Amino acid sequence: MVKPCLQVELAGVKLENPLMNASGILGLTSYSLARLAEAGLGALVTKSIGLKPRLGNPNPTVVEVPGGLVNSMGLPNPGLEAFKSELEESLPKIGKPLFVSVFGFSPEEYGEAVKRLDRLPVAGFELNVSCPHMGGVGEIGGSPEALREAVRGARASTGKPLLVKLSPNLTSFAEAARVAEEAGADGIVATNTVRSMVIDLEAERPLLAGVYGGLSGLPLKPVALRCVYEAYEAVKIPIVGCGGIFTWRDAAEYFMAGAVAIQVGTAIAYRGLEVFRDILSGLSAYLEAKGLDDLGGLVGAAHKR
Ligand code: RRO
Repeated sequence: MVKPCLQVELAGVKLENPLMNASGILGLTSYSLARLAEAGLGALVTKSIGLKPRLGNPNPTVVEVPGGLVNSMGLPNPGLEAFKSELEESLPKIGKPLFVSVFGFSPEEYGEAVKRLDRLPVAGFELNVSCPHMGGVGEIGGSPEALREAVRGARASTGKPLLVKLSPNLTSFAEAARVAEEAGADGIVATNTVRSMVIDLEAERPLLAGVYGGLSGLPLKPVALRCVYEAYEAVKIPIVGCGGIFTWRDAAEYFMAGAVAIQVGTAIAYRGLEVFRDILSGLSAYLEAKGLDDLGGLVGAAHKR
């Protein structure tokens, strides 16, 4: 039997395989983007970029918890203009579809950011409306009106694919996915991190300087998987799974829940960039063992009950 084909199409963008990095892990400098590009990914995502530079929160910004991390980075980024120069330099060397993640503190800022980046030869955009600990950014995805306005504004600013990264902290993930789809999104990323915190027992106070943070890694997986499953039943646009993917088994579960592509974040910190090639070879062997020619046979399989 010929080797299974791992190519997928995400919102009209052809990916040589379904693996992406999760926004926020690497993807902020030309150097880190180049390292990702060499690691075998099908597409790349940048750290979230806003209109103005931000230093982010003071330390400590990341703490390890069983199976994962709680981060409170606080949207550190060089600002849109500086990042544009970084991308102009690095894009010719990347040779992979790149999605720029953008955030805003108001719905209007999304349209503005996308408009200013649209002339770059990027594959598309990922709208981060779901940071769980930065007031404003998370609230946009939590309000149907604000979400609609942010997606519509971005839609009016580009003809390129728009992914919308939603929060697992919503009362109804499916409803938010529907709002994003109706407003013109081409895909849903499920999900961002879970709002959480850690207490410093000695100091008797919150450990993170930002108090609240986002939980990622293994504890996030069942939550994000549930969001993918719900979104698959709610919308027609493709879903990208993200949350606690460490192995090909995790990836296969996400495809069965309905994802067409997946993003890996925290596992890079634990397993290095080799995690991508490990997942790919595991997936390929799994498809072969099941007699499947491509991933199409897995996507949404868990819905056939
Ligand atoms: O920068 C952050 O603190 C951060 C962001 Br923008 C996000 O979307 N999710 C997260 O866990 N951390």
